[in-house]
Order: sequence, then C-alpha cells, then structure tokens
Amino acid sequence: TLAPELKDTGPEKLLAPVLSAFWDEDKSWTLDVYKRHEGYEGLRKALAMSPDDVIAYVKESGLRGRGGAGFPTGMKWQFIPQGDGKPHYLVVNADESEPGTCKDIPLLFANPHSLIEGIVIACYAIRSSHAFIYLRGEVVPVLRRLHEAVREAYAAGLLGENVLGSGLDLELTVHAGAGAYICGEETALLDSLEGRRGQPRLRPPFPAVAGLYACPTVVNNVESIASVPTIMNRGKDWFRSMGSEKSPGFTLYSLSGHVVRPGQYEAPMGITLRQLLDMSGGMRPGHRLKFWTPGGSSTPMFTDEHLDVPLDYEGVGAAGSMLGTKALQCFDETTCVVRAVTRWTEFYAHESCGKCTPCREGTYWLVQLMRDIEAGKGRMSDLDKLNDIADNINGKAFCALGDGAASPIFSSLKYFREEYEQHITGRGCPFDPARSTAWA
Ligand code: L3W
Repeated sequence: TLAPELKDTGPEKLLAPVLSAFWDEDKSWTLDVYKRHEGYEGLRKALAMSPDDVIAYVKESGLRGRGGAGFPTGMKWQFIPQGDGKPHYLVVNADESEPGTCKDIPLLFANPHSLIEGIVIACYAIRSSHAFIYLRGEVVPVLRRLHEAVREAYAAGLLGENVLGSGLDLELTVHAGAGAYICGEETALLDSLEGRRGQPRLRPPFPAVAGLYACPTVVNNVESIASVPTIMNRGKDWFRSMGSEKSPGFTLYSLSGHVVRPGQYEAPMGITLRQLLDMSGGMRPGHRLKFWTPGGSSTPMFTDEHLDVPLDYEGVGAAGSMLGTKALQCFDETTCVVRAVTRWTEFYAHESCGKCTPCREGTYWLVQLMRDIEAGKGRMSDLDKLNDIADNINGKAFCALGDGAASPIFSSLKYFREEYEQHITGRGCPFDPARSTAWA
C-alpha cells in the first residue's frame, strides 16, 4: 500500500514537517509566529465556503482520525444531524496516555494554534458554538500554554462572537482531566467532562448522536483537528499527494526506546519502521531490534521481521496488528519480553475502570500470572491460561481498554513463547537472574 514514489526514497527526503515545521523557532507557540507560517489562512478559506462544503472537502482529503482507530474525520463530522434544534459540541481528546504515545502533548506545547485553528474550522463545519479541549491533567505547563493561546485567539477575534466577521460565535473551554487512562476512551471522557466518574458508556448511541449532555458531539484527537487547517490552506490534492490511497497525508510518529535519536518524526503515512530508524540513527550501536509496537502497547507487537510493513492502516492491519497512535516503541535484544509485557499488563490492571467484569477481573488475573512467570514461579499450563484469559477479555470487555490489555499477551506468546518457557524451566528470568525468586 506504500505510495510508489516512496518505495525507494532515502530517509532525508521522507520527512514532511507540517505540524512540526517550526517547533524549534523562538516562541513557536505564539500567535505571531503561527501567523508567519500560514497561520489562520486555512480558516479564512474555510469561512469562504459553506459548512457542508467544508465537511465534504475534509472527507475528500481522506484524513483519518489520528487517535488510534483511523476513522474518517469528514465522515464523523457528517454524522452530526443538522436542523435538529439541539446544541452541537466539538470535544478534542487531548488525554494522551497510551504507553509510548507522545505526539499530542509536544504538538500542543510547541504549536497550540494549529489546534485552535482546526477547532474553529470544525465548529464552523458542524455548526457548533461551544468546543472543549479535554487535556491530560498532569501536563500543567501545556495547560498554561493552551490557556495563553486561547486568550490570544479571543483577543484577535479568532474565538468569541462573530469570528472574523463570519457570523460564527464560538466559545472554547480548556478542561484538565485528573489523569486516568480510561478518560481517553471517548465516552468515558464525556462522562468525566460532565462531572461524573470517567467510565465508558454503551455505544451505540455514538457521540455523534448522543454525546456531551446527550447532544450530538464530535470527539476528535488533537492531531486530527490540528491537521485540518493545512488541508484547507494547501488543498486536499496536496494532502493526498502523500501517504497511500486509503491512508493519505502526513502524520507524527513517536519513536522511543533503544533508538539513537528518539522523538517525534513527521512523515507521510505508509513509510516503514526501517525508514524511520534510518532517520533516527537506528538502534543503539551494537544492538539489534527485538520487538516493537506499531501504535503503543495496545497494538499487537511486531518483530524485526516486520521492519518493512507500511505504517498505514492497511499495511499494519494486513500484517496482524493495528496502527493505533503510531507510537513506535523499539526494544533491543537486551529486553526481557516477559518483563515488558508484565509491566504493560500492570498498567492496564491499574487503569481498568472496573465497570465490566472481563477487564476488571481479567487484567488482575493476568498480572498475577505474569508476575509469577517473570519471577520463575510459573508453570507450563500458565501459558494456555494466559491465552485463555486474554481471549475472555478480547472483544468481551465494555471498551477497547480490555482489547489493549489482551493484545501484548497474544502477540508475545505468538512470537516469544520460547522465552516464556525459559522463565518457567529455568525458574527465573534469563536476562536478569537477580530479579528471580526461584522457589524450587
Ligand atoms: C458514529 C458509527 N460514529 C464509529 C466513531 C466513534 C469513534 C470513532 C472510532 O478506540 C482505538 C482503540 C485503542 N456512527 C460509528 C461512529 N464511530 N462507528 O468512530 O471508533 P472505534 O470504536 O473504532 O475506536 P475507539 O473507541 O475510538 C480507539 C486504540 O485506538 N489506541 C489508542 C489509544 C490511545 C489512548 C490515549 O492516548 N489516551 O487511549 C491504540 O491502539 O486501543 O482501539 O469516535 O464514535 N456507526
């Protein structure tokens, strides 16, 4: 699915800095600097079109949600019923917390106006007069910066009454969550925003029909909305000239782990981890890639056999994983896969909201088994039990948190069963015997 022109391209030509184009510039987060870089030009173009035409344009651009699921953004906007007499809301999901994912927070820190401009365009399109940014509460410096950017936008007439003389009245509220992974699930986020304990709601109805305060609501990821202004300004054909047919455009990949230069790399959809490693100096000297996640720990892990899988929804999907948030965590041969999966499983058990039994009980049980195996106290029958428990969570939990917890179990057993067995037969971790509490 990789666009033909990308197939033999060298690493240096692959970078496509758009959202990250001026992150290094002095005071990159200010309105002045943003305006020097085509800032709010996309909005001017959008306001010259009808709201329905803006929705159609975003749909034709092929932009897909950057928060994990890859749902077409324009289609989501189109779901909002018109003429229903109810208020419509836009809620931006800035609750970034998927393990390994670190793209929205740096984007908000360095270039908050790209999100604000995207919000104004989206609200004009879906006929909303109130938008919310639900930000992860711990990132206080980002919260301060967002508040400052919103203040600047109000002062410049880009928010508030009659935005740029268009007749659009728009209020933007920045809300800080209290730091729960589950609140990144769109319906738990809405409950939290309404002042309740953040737990997922049954879907359908989807938020587009009954979302915030039971009104039609679009919930979009930060990067999805921040990508809209450039699409409006430079055009959908420009956007479609990058990436692949079904996954067009540019995107932010977060590269972390045992790589020489970790960080955010903005490049077309559909490039490969091999190409990203070339850009980032590769794995640390003297070491080789052992396993990696295409989109955070919720996406089934890959190995060095998958270095050439195109990082788009189709390529990664066909190879047996999910693109997710494009959080590429790379681990070398010094990493114990059992330890890594134990750590992730502890995360899911800790973050499980407790609403549904498969996730609440299943993640707890997985942690007990994983800890035992890691400590050299496991039995061979535990491996089938792990698979069985994960199978009873996967697709049976209330929301995607459960599926996310099951996925590292399935994929690590698929690719590294031998390493689990070594922990059991050797009664301890072959990588770090000091961590084992062999009990024979
Ligand atoms: C109206 C329909 N709307 C679907 C909407 C729906 C949602 C979007 C995608 O999970 C994944 C998850 C994580 N009418 C609709 C409709 N929609 N059908 O489309 O929905 P869905 O169910 O495909 O996915 P989701 O529930 O949004 C997102 C994975 O992303 N992930 C990311 C995790 C990141 C965080 C974080 O950092 N906070 O949690 C990583 O892989 O596991 O599978 O808007 O309403 N008929």
